[in-house]
Amino acid sequence: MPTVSAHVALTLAQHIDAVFGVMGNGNAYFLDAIEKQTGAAFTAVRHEQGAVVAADAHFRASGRIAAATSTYGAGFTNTLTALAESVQARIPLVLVVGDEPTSGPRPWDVDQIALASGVGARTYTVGRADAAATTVIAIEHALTYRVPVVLAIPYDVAALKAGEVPAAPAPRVPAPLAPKGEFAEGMLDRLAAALRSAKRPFLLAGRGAWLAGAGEALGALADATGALTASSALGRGVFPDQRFDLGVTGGFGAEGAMELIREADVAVVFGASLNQFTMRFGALFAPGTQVFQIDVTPAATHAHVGGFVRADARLAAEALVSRLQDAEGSGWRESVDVPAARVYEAGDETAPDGRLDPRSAARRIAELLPEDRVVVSDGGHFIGWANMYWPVASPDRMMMIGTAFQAIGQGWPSVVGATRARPEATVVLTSGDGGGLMAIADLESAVRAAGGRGMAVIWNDAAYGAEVNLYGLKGLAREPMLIPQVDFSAFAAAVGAEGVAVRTLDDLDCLAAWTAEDPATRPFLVLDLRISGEVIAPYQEEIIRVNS
Ligand SMILES: Cc1ncc(C[n+]2csc(CCOP(=O)(O)OP(=O)(O)O)c2C)c(N)n1
Repeated sequence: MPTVSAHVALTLAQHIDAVFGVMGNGNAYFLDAIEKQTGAAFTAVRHEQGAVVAADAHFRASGRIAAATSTYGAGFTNTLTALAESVQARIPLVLVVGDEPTSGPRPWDVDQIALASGVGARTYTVGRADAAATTVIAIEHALTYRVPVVLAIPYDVAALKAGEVPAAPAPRVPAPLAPKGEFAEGMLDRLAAALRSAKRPFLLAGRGAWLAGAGEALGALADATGALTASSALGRGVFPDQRFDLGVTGGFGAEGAMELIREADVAVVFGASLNQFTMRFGALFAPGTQVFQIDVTPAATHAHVGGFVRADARLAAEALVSRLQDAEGSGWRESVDVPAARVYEAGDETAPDGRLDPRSAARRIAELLPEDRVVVSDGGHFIGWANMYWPVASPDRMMMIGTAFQAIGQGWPSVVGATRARPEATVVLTSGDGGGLMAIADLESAVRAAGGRGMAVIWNDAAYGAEVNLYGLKGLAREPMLIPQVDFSAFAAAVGAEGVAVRTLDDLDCLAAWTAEDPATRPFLVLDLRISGEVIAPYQEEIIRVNS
């Protein structure tokens, strides 16, 4: 007869086909049922943080919800940093955990509900009679509010016989939010009128626009108004016509592109939260720009927004297109040289200290990377290089896991989730040496899960570079900011991957050869780029300026 854990596993597997985790006392029966009784694929990771990171990356790369699992206690507390990231980045996933017995905590139990709540995640606890229904409610909550949820199985309940698994209804998810009421309609009229008479209209879209499937409607709106377009870092590639797209806004943006945005007289923002980085700490728009925002959030998210419509990005964009069908178009986008505005500094072959210049290395790597790629990024100073120099085809092909919570060390397990979500693509990790070492346990998982469909670029400056730039340059003690020159190619070899220490641009020819090989037979590739820490990315210069 099925156990309570089997009820959870069998119900979960009706809606989720990928589970990531580490097994232990608290989830042994759950994993046994997943393996023996469901079609869901379980991928082992080596640290519980990696389970949540992989489930998170799976959703970001595919839009399909995944599950993570850990035992109670230490296994659960190991998930908390990643859980906080998923909460703050608004990524739905289900974390199935063991928990203290219903009879009360044992000496080694901690208050898991309070801990999850502390990072913003809600817990649903299954009982012996309601496991299937509670599992559906947990999935529904995650999808409705775009958040991770914890599904807890008390230790004394996990193996109880629970009878046949009852049919549970499918999770309901709310329909896209249409602009509703006379205020929203009136604001859309005003917005359409502003776009109609704008001389230099500009459209900005973020990940919310991508999640809403707004790309086509936004393309039509740009065509109707002659608007230049751009995206936030999480929305890159959302506009279908890249000829008139200025790329990413904020510190990763090209200087010429950012100057053009300051010339806009009307700007409309779709599904972008306008955080301090996107907004260049308040300097993205000029004071005279009329800024409108369309988002599903209850209110505008930046003080520079003068008109707000609460709506799904696609529905609002379609409503604007229908209001602007006979618009003449401003002609602005045809009058400017977009490719020239998007140029970044080329960099030198090597920096003055003789190590690689990350800018020229990034440019060369961009030429050699497989085209059908999904890039996953850890956090650190190095994030500028991929974000500036590597083109991105769509927002689900470039994700920064850890940056919402400003956590480093989530790189390797991101490869695991993305590779399970996108089996056709090559997954490329971009990571620093500090973050790469922090999560090194899951290098093994990344290599095992991705094989020749995965590779990593380690921007190895033998330092916690972001800290050197922010505090070392202020004169604080440098020793805690430094890392010995670690050989990531040796780490790679230890788990069956191929590692190359890259000291010159010519050394990157190995990437050309690897890209040309058959993904089914080539090894996972780790490029250990010995870069200089002396070249500071413009976005970091901006942060240094703001901080000082
Ligand atoms: C979990 C965690 N610990 C510490 C930090 C503080 N921190 C932010 S960036 C950074 C340095 C990252 O170094 P590395 O991965 O080598 O990348 P780099 O900055 O050198 O490009 C550190 C330690 C953090 N953000 N998250």
